[in-house]
Amino acid sequence: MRLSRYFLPTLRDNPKEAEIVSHRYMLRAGMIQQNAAGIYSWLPMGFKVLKKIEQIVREEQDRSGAQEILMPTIQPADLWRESGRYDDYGKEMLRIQDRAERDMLFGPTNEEMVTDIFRSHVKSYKDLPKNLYHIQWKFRDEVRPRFGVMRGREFLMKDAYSFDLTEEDAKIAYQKMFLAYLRTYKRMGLKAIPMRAETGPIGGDMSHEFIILAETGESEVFADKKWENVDLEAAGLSYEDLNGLNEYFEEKTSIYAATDEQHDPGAIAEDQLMTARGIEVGHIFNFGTKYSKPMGATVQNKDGDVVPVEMGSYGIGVSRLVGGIIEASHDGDGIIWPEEVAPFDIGLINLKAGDQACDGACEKLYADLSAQGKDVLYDDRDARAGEKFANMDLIGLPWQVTIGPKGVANGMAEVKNRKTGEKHEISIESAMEKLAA
Ligand code: 5CA
Repeated sequence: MRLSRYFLPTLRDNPKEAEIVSHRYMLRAGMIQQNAAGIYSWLPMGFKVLKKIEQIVREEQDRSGAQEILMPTIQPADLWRESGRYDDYGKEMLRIQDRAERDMLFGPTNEEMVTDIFRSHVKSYKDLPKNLYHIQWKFRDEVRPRFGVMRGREFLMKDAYSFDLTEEDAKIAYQKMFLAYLRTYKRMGLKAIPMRAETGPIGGDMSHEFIILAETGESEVFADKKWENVDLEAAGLSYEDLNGLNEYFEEKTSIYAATDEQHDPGAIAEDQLMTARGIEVGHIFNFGTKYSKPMGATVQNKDGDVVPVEMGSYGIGVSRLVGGIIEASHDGDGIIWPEEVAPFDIGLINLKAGDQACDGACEKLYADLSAQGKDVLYDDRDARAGEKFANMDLIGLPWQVTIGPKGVANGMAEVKNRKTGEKHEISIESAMEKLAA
């Protein structure tokens, strides 16, 4: 992509309304635009990152055996009357009437709807287990939408729902999601700590929040200092290996970590405890028959008895993750994207657009890197060097390569790693080799 043609409305100054760094950088890097409180448009570069995060979430859900569906954003109120949540949910739910004055709502979550889909088709234990998920926009009329996409009113969530015959099977489903979540965050360059959590309006008896540590986090969290060194890697662990899965789950959940509401000061020695702030990027629940019972989602078991199905639900804040990743990975100059979610792999800076030698070398490198499958943002604009460097640092692509009139005469370019700040003056061919690897 040539920057001269790209819709990247960057801002030089800090927008006044942005209180935290991710919000500030997302606005400054031209990733989003607010249309109303807590409601955003995603501009090309922001949308690209959102899609990359969504794709990682999707791949790890699929790998765990969950199946993707797509449910609508608008739901009939009657489903929520069946579960009893229509009145409970309060003002956070956006209620709408259609032209026939039927009560509808913009979905804040989908337990009721997915239970309705399930009960229409599944009648026997032989069709279990099942795990259905979708990635869809949600609406919650939050009292205080703030921090940009971190606490929006409209936000993108991945929500999965598991259906099992027995409590033991439901626990296996829960453990599979637990592993899938830790793999998902790890791929994004994040360390998310699973913490015992409250179940709130979703209900149930077992629940974990996945929290990334960041100074600007909304919740206070308490964790064993051991977490600083815990390796969440579970390479090679198969979703079919139920013993391995259980061991992994027991091991990770035995290291103390709790949110504010769940913290028990007596549970851990003072000098072993780390207090921090965190961002909740996922939340999983096991809630048994809370929805299946009132909504009549039943199956026949082996003995021919008709029993309500055991359920769980599993959410990931896909749009929140864009902000969360920036909170976890930035410096004073801008964003530092982890490679897996970076909007482009490489930023190519032409220090003297219009100069024949610079243009020629840049065009060739741009074409060659692109041919190698690299996604390059080429700053071909006629602008000052300082502005170009600052802009590239702000948008935070993992690699920068700069070609200027002095170096090009000797066939040289400068390659910079955004994360480490390391710069090397090397030949354009070596730059090509290094960056195409
Ligand atoms: N039905 C369950 C699981 S599917 C559920 O809705 N859980 S939740 O309420 O905890 O939301 C799941 C995730 O969505 C949260 O962990 C958080 O990362 C994200 N999320 C929740 N509210 C917002 C919001 N207002 N803005 C951005 N992300 C949010």
